[in-house]
Amino acid sequence: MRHRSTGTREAASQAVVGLGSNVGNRRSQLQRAVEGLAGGGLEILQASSLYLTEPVDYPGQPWFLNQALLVRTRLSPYPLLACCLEVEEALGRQRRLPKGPRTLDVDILLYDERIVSDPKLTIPHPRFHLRRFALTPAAEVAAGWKHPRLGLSVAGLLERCRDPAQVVRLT
Ligand code: PH2
Ligand code: MG
Ligand code: MG
Repeated sequence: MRHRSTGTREAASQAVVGLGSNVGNRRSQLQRAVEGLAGGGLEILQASSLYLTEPVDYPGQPWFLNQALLVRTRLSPYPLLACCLEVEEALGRQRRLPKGPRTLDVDILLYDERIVSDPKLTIPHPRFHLRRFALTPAAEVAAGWKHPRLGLSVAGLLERCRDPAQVVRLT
Protein backbone atom coordinates (compact mmCIF):
# COMPACT_ATOMS: atom_id res chain seq x y z
CA MET A 1 0.00 0.00 0.00
CA ARG A 2 1.19 3.48 -0.83
CA HIS A 3 1.01 5.53 2.30
CA ARG A 4 3.52 8.24 1.76
CA SER A 5 3.44 11.31 -0.39
CA THR A 6 6.30 11.49 -2.83
CA GLY A 7 5.76 15.11 -3.87
CA THR A 8 8.87 17.24 -3.90
CA ARG A 9 7.57 20.34 -2.15
CA GLU A 10 4.78 19.24 0.07
CA ALA A 11 5.45 17.04 3.04
CA ALA A 12 2.08 15.47 3.67
CA SER A 13 2.17 12.26 5.62
CA GLN A 14 -0.32 9.56 6.33
CA ALA A 15 -1.16 8.13 9.70
CA VAL A 16 -3.52 5.61 11.23
CA VAL A 17 -5.26 6.94 14.32
CA GLY A 18 -7.17 4.72 16.77
CA LEU A 19 -10.21 5.99 18.65
CA GLY A 20 -11.76 4.42 21.73
CA SER A 21 -14.55 5.33 24.14
CA ASN A 22 -16.27 3.50 26.97
CA VAL A 23 -17.92 6.22 29.05
CA GLY A 24 -21.01 8.26 28.14
CA ASN A 25 -22.43 8.34 24.62
CA ARG A 26 -19.65 6.40 22.95
CA ARG A 27 -20.97 6.71 19.42
CA SER A 28 -21.43 10.47 19.57
CA GLN A 29 -18.02 10.93 21.18
CA LEU A 30 -16.32 9.04 18.34
CA GLN A 31 -18.27 11.16 15.84
CA ARG A 32 -17.22 14.35 17.61
CA ALA A 33 -13.63 13.12 17.68
CA VAL A 34 -13.65 12.66 13.91
CA GLU A 35 -15.02 16.19 13.51
CA GLY A 36 -12.45 17.59 15.96
CA LEU A 37 -9.57 15.92 14.15
CA ALA A 38 -10.83 17.16 10.79
CA GLY A 39 -11.05 20.68 12.27
CA GLY A 40 -7.48 20.36 13.57
CA GLY A 41 -5.93 20.01 10.14
CA LEU A 42 -6.24 16.31 9.41
CA GLU A 43 -7.82 15.12 6.23
CA ILE A 44 -9.82 11.99 6.99
CA LEU A 45 -9.16 9.68 4.05
CA GLN A 46 -11.07 6.72 5.42
CA ALA A 47 -12.95 5.82 8.60
CA SER A 48 -13.45 2.20 9.63
CA SER A 49 -16.66 0.67 10.90
CA LEU A 50 -17.36 0.93 14.61
CA TYR A 51 -16.47 -2.08 16.74
CA LEU A 52 -17.87 -3.08 20.09
CA THR A 53 -14.88 -4.44 22.00
CA GLU A 54 -14.27 -6.27 25.23
CA PRO A 55 -11.97 -4.27 27.55
CA VAL A 56 -8.37 -5.43 27.80
CA ASP A 57 -5.66 -4.66 30.40
CA TYR A 58 -8.12 -3.28 32.91
CA PRO A 59 -10.99 -5.73 33.24
CA GLY A 60 -14.37 -4.96 34.73
CA GLN A 61 -14.82 -1.66 32.91
CA PRO A 62 -17.57 -1.18 30.30
CA TRP A 63 -17.05 -2.41 26.74
CA PHE A 64 -15.51 0.08 24.31
CA LEU A 65 -16.44 1.37 20.93
CA ASN A 66 -13.29 1.45 18.81
CA GLN A 67 -12.66 2.86 15.36
CA ALA A 68 -9.61 3.56 13.16
CA LEU A 69 -9.03 6.48 10.82
CA LEU A 70 -6.66 6.74 7.89
CA VAL A 71 -5.61 10.39 7.80
CA ARG A 72 -3.44 12.66 5.72
CA THR A 73 -1.70 15.48 7.50
CA ARG A 74 1.12 17.98 7.31
CA LEU A 75 1.56 17.80 11.07
CA SER A 76 4.69 15.99 12.15
CA PRO A 77 4.33 13.39 14.91
CA TYR A 78 4.51 15.68 17.98
CA PRO A 79 2.07 18.30 16.66
CA LEU A 80 -0.19 15.43 15.62
CA LEU A 81 -0.02 14.06 19.18
CA ALA A 82 -0.88 17.55 20.50
CA CYS A 83 -3.89 17.65 18.18
CA CYS A 84 -5.04 14.21 19.42
CA LEU A 85 -4.71 15.30 23.07
CA GLU A 86 -6.60 18.53 22.39
CA VAL A 87 -9.48 16.57 20.93
CA GLU A 88 -9.47 14.24 23.95
CA GLU A 89 -9.56 17.23 26.28
CA ALA A 90 -12.30 18.96 24.32
CA LEU A 91 -14.44 15.90 24.98
CA GLY A 92 -13.75 16.12 28.68
CA ARG A 93 -11.38 13.25 29.10
CA GLN A 94 -10.30 12.65 32.65
CA ARG A 95 -7.32 10.44 33.39
CA ARG A 96 -8.01 8.90 36.74
CA LEU A 97 -6.78 5.40 36.05
CA PRO A 98 -4.19 4.33 33.51
CA LYS A 99 -5.93 2.10 30.92
CA GLY A 100 -9.20 2.67 32.77
CA PRO A 101 -12.53 4.06 31.58
CA ARG A 102 -12.41 7.09 29.32
CA THR A 103 -14.78 9.26 27.33
CA LEU A 104 -12.28 9.35 24.49
CA ASP A 105 -8.83 8.00 23.71
CA VAL A 106 -7.06 9.07 20.52
CA ASP A 107 -3.85 7.17 19.74
CA ILE A 108 -1.41 7.44 16.86
CA LEU A 109 -0.98 3.83 15.72
CA LEU A 110 1.17 4.33 12.62
CA TYR A 111 2.79 7.36 10.97
CA ASP A 112 4.29 6.79 7.52
CA GLU A 113 7.09 4.29 8.03
CA ARG A 114 8.36 6.27 10.98
CA ILE A 115 9.70 4.83 14.21
CA VAL A 116 9.63 7.13 17.25
CA SER A 117 10.68 5.91 20.68
CA ASP A 118 10.60 8.72 23.18
CA PRO A 119 9.22 8.72 26.71
CA LYS A 120 6.23 10.78 25.53
CA LEU A 121 5.56 9.21 22.17
CA THR A 122 6.08 5.76 20.70
CA ILE A 123 5.25 5.10 17.07
CA PRO A 124 4.10 2.57 16.04
CA HIS A 125 1.93 2.40 19.14
CA PRO A 126 3.73 -0.11 21.40
CA ARG A 127 0.71 -2.38 21.90
CA PHE A 128 -0.94 -1.97 18.50
CA HIS A 129 0.19 -5.35 17.15
CA LEU A 130 -1.02 -7.15 20.30
CA ARG A 131 -4.57 -5.84 20.39
CA ARG A 132 -7.40 -7.16 18.33
CA PHE A 133 -9.51 -4.06 19.13
CA ALA A 134 -6.86 -1.87 17.45
CA LEU A 135 -5.80 -4.18 14.60
CA THR A 136 -9.29 -5.08 13.40
CA PRO A 137 -10.46 -1.54 12.58
CA ALA A 138 -6.98 -0.60 11.31
CA ALA A 139 -7.06 -3.54 8.90
CA GLU A 140 -10.20 -2.04 7.34
CA VAL A 141 -8.44 1.20 6.41
CA ALA A 142 -4.77 0.14 6.06
CA ALA A 143 -4.60 -3.63 5.52
CA GLY A 144 -1.41 -3.53 3.48
CA TRP A 145 0.48 -0.97 5.53
CA LYS A 146 3.71 -2.54 6.73
CA HIS A 147 4.56 -2.20 10.42
CA PRO A 148 8.04 -0.63 10.30
CA ARG A 149 9.38 -2.50 13.31
CA LEU A 150 7.86 -5.90 12.70
CA GLY A 151 7.90 -5.94 8.90
CA LEU A 152 4.41 -7.43 8.62
CA SER A 153 1.30 -5.84 7.18
CA VAL A 154 -1.58 -4.86 9.42
CA ALA A 155 -3.61 -7.71 7.90
CA GLY A 156 -0.75 -10.12 8.64
CA LEU A 157 -0.47 -8.90 12.23
CA LEU A 158 -4.20 -9.39 12.69
CA GLU A 159 -3.95 -12.94 11.36
CA ARG A 160 -1.23 -13.74 13.89
CA CYS A 161 -2.82 -11.88 16.78
CA ARG A 162 -3.50 -14.10 19.79
CA ASP A 163 -5.59 -11.57 21.75
CA PRO A 164 -8.69 -13.52 22.87
CA ALA A 165 -10.75 -10.40 23.71
CA GLN A 166 -13.91 -10.13 21.65
CA VAL A 167 -14.32 -7.60 18.83
CA VAL A 168 -17.73 -7.27 17.20
CA ARG A 169 -18.28 -5.18 14.08
CA LEU A 170 -21.36 -2.96 14.24
CA THR A 171 -23.27 -2.43 11.03
N1 PH2 B 1 -7.92 1.04 25.54
C1 PH2 B 1 -7.12 0.88 26.58
C2 PH2 B 1 -7.20 -0.27 27.49
N2 PH2 B 1 -8.15 -1.24 27.08
N3 PH2 B 1 -9.80 -2.08 25.65
C3 PH2 B 1 -10.55 -1.94 24.55
N4 PH2 B 1 -11.40 -2.89 24.21
N5 PH2 B 1 -10.49 -0.82 23.76
C4 PH2 B 1 -9.64 0.20 24.06
O1 PH2 B 1 -9.59 1.22 23.32
C5 PH2 B 1 -8.82 0.08 25.21
C6 PH2 B 1 -8.93 -1.10 25.99
C7 PH2 B 1 -6.07 1.87 26.89
O2 PH2 B 1 -5.93 2.81 25.94
MG1 MG C 1 -5.05 3.78 24.07
MG1 MG D 1 -4.06 7.20 24.51
